[in-house]
Amino acid sequence: MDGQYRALWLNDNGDLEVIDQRYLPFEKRMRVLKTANDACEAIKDMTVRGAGVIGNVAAFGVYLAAREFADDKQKITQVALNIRSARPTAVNLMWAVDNMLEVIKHSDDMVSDCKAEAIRQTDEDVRRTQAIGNIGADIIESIMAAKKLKQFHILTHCNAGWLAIVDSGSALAPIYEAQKRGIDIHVWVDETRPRNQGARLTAWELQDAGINHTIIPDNTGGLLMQQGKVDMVITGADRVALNGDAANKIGTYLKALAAKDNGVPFYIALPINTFDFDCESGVRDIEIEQRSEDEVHVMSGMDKQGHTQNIRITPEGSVAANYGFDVTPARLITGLITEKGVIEPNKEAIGQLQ
Ligand code: RI2
Repeated sequence: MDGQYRALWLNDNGDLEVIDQRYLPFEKRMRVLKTANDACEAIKDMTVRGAGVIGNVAAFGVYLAAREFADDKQKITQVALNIRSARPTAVNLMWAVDNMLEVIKHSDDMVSDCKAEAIRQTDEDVRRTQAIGNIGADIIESIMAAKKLKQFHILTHCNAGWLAIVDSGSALAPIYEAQKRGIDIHVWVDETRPRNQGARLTAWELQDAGINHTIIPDNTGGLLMQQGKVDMVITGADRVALNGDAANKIGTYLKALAAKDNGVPFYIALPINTFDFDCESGVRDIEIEQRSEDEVHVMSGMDKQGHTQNIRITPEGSVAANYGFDVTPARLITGLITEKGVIEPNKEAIGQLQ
């Protein structure tokens, strides 16, 4: 992957430009974020999403605040804290803003220092995802060798590709690397209701990269695992606690249970800044975002005329619940693929990364 696979970049005016992910796969529309408030809203309304990219946009949002409010450290700090609370579950957001606040505290030239730090953080993610790709592809090769496989079937949930973390994603990085190595790989793509990040975004990425894939309704994975059609499950993460419990898109936990029951390796891929070392127990302590019930009631798609339409799919008056994430207990996770190697999901191993 290279620069063309970026979900965000600075344009010639110094504004932040992002791919508006709400229109994919039907339309590749860009959105220009000129102010810190634009960045905050883009995170909230999921113009941008994915733990890594949320963190990057937040960091650039603080740079935009520095540009808007010149030397007013107090105001910039207040705006940064507002961005920090835009979404509650992905810890990369808090990590990114906290680093920016540290820069602000010691800076005499906040615009230039904040810009440099936001660029540094984003470039660092590129290196992290490359390492995750290599380590994950090694695992794929070793499972293939052990099972004497000619083709490898991997199941993923939601979107943890380059749209979620630059430049090659977390969960999808090993898949891109496997393709580079000439491995015959096929991806089962969970649709990922209610927002369909799998069906819309992962499928779009894989199609663009020419990777063999099949979109499946969210409830299909268990059957496929029982039938021996899944060699490995891999997902990204939004926050992983010190005890190895991992928060990821709602539905991940059920896949981990099915994987355990069928002896399928279940991996989580994440950069080190997705660990929350202050969180002792993920199941107990990670805050789960609850989003609008409209996301469950209303689906958007393209009609035969090529127009994007929103349609209601539930009875008027029925109530819907929309929990954004669930937490997979560490005991169901085979390993955590990070840029520093495969980490066991327990306090001893994770604590050493601090
Ligand atoms: P990276 C997504 O949430 C999913 O939970 C997905 O696994 C994660 O972000 C990907 O982030 P949402 O932001 O692991 O679409 O790739 O609600 O950083």
